Amino acid sequence: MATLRLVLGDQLRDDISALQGINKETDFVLMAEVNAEASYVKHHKKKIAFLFSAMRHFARSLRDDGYNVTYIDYDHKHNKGALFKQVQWFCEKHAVDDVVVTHPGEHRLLQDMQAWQDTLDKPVEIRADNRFLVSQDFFADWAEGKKQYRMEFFYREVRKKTGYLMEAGEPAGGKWNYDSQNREPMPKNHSVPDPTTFKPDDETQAVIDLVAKHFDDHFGSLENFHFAVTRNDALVVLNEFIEQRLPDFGQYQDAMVTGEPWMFHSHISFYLNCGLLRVEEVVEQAIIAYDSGQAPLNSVEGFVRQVIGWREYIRGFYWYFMPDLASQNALQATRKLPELFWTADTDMFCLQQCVQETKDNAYAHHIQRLMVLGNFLLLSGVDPKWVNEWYLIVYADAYEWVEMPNVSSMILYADDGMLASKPYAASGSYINKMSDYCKNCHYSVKEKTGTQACPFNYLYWHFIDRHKEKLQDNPRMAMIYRTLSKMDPKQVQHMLEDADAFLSKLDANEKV
Ligand code: FAD
Ligand code: DLZ
Ligand code: SF4
Repeated sequence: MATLRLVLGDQLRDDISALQGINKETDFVLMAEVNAEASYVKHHKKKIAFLFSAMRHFARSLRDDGYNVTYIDYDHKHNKGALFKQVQWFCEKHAVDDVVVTHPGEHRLLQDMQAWQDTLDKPVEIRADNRFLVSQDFFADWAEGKKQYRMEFFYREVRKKTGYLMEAGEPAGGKWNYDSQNREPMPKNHSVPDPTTFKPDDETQAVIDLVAKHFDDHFGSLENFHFAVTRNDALVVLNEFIEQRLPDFGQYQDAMVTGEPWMFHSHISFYLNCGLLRVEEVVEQAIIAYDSGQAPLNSVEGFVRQVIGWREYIRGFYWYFMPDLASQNALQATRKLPELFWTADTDMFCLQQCVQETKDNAYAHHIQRLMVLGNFLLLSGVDPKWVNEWYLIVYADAYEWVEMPNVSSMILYADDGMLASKPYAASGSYINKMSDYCKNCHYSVKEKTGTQACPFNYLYWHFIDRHKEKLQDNPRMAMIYRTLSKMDPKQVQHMLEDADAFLSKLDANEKV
């Protein structure tokens, strides 16, 4: 009896469910760098280089542990270009009785895998994905019967279930959430530690060359590749975060600074999402830092909330609402994606910074993704289809299970409020408060109308005005609509005209 165990590029851990119970003598492990996965959207070059290199290093570590691994690299003469074809090829060459895979992170691939059994004419077992703390059923049980699905309440259930940051059944420090202490802008001259970086080894360099050759037309830069590609190096990233950044993480979680893409964030999403790091070890290290007095509770709780709250919730949300989530567009947004999202060619300094850093690093931190890039796409009414595609392409941590709820539900309100109690819409003043971007900008954040006015200002009121019918009865929007009704109608008219003119320029692909 021989089982073929397929390991995908984002399942790089030796306890992944597909490998559990393996017989090293008789079973096969298959991993493959395939064009279908690398180009179903034109992923950032660094994302492909990162995953291919991490896959190669992981395959080597499995071989060192005595597993019988077949690794099909991109230029392999038997590379079949797609996961199923590779599995089929393998089954034709070897005496395979059945196939075992771990549930993939994207709905399109799950659907594909569900059809493999019939075509292969042998059993294909799709095992639950054990890269998360709680199961899809845990989310479904929690969500059942609810009309609104707020992360905060889900998070409390996960805290209770796991006991993380719980003291005698109560939340540590007496409160579930310390977010009110986590909204500070960065003071001048407060220095940010350098991110943890690694020089590419020969294998990584070979992959970088391969990506440069085969994926030249993909978005993003391959320069200064410095990601960890092994579990050991990913653990170094985690340890240095805990020591150097976690104490300030909470306070400056929402802050943005020119030329500082990495801030006090952890930079572990790449590794958590491809399996090199495990949720439990990440959370437990942060809690040890709190227990030993190395990091304050607002930082540790804030970080733990991101990992066991947001990340687990987003994953549960995706599978609970797919496939409907993919086509939702509650605000009926139809605009195409502005070209500046590919080029960074804009006079809007905040956007220029965030797009350029995304191009350079395949990374932007949460507030850049949410309140600069996402906010602009929401206010401009860009079609969720194009926004989802962009976010899936550009970040090295992006897989649809995590990208789509963040995009469709969190930034675009496309799900009509199932995730967020109101749209995350903001004018330039929010960006001005949380960053130093505005002082370097061609536009003036203080002005609301006219050629020098910050586009976020008039786009914000255009958004509020055009969605009045849908949003005015939302209690959390009541104050905004009261403010709108009290504003000078002439000024409102002027802002709406400026916004229309701006959006026409955007559509005509003129520089804004
Ligand atoms: P930190 O700020 O240090 O946070 C710690 C960890 O918490 C992250 O590594 C991540 O695993 C988790 N986390 C925090 N917020 C979220 C969230 N909203 N959803 C899920 N996990 C979260 N994250 C991805 O991993 N992949 C994506 O494709 C992705 N797309 C996003 C798109 C948009 C529009 C927005 C607003 C957010 C998106 N996020 C995504 C969430 C978040 O921005 C990133 O997880 C974070 O920026 C990664 O950097 P970090 O590891 O330094 O995170
Ligand atoms: C993202 C990605 C890329 C770029 N390449 C591969 C690959 O060549 N082989 C592979 O097994 N997986 C790859 N992946 C990750 C898959 O796309 C991922 O497993 C699915 O999107 C489900 O999350
Ligand atoms: Fe961005 Fe407006 Fe500030 Fe310029 S003025 S950086 S466009 S928020």
